[in-house]
Amino acid sequence: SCEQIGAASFILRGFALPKVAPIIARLERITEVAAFRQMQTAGGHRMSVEMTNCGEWGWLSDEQGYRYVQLDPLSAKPWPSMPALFLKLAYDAAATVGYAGFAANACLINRYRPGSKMSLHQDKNERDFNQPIVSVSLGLPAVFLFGGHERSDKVDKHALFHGDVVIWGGVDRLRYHGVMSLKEAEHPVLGAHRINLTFRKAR
Ligand code: MD3
Ligand code: FE
Repeated sequence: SCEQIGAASFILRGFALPKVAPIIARLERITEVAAFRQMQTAGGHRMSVEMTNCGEWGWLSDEQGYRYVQLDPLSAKPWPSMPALFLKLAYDAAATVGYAGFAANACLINRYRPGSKMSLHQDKNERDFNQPIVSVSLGLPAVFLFGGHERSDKVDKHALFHGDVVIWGGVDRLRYHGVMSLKEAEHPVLGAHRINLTFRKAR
């Protein structure tokens, strides 16, 4: 099913479910090479979400700020390549809601545990804001916060579940968004984790 959550944004409930087992198998191989880590912010805080990347470009936060880099600073090697399965899933989801030809070259992998959250922010490190963003939710459910173009705008809340795929584009691309603190729970497949894959065209 397709739920419209903004003028140019959509939730495809369960879109990734048929591919969950191979997605998790690819994630295990990626995180053997590029382990999950809690990144620092420029302000000196440690993010509660653990992150890693695959694809040509990887999103990074450290004392110097937010940016995309081609080498994992922990290994000094390129991020693991984007599995064809990931590329196709993002392409197919985008095409389903009208974004033809989406070619992601960055996949940020976020791992949440109960208590992890992501504060309201905008995604502004990409070069072309006309490119959509596709995200895949796995494991524990979360409440996604979808605000407006100003931090103080009111936020809508959308529950995201295992297998859901969300596509943001067009006029919604620079809206503030975040994730509420995860509730304590166990998921039958991923235990006490939520994993979110965020596909972007970084540049
Ligand atoms: C909405 N991640 O990594 S999905 C992020 O669930 C991020 O882990 C959240 O926000 C998560 O930056 C939310 C991804 C997402 C990405 C970009 C957006 C949602 C967006 C841009 C505009 C609106
Ligand atoms: Fe974001």
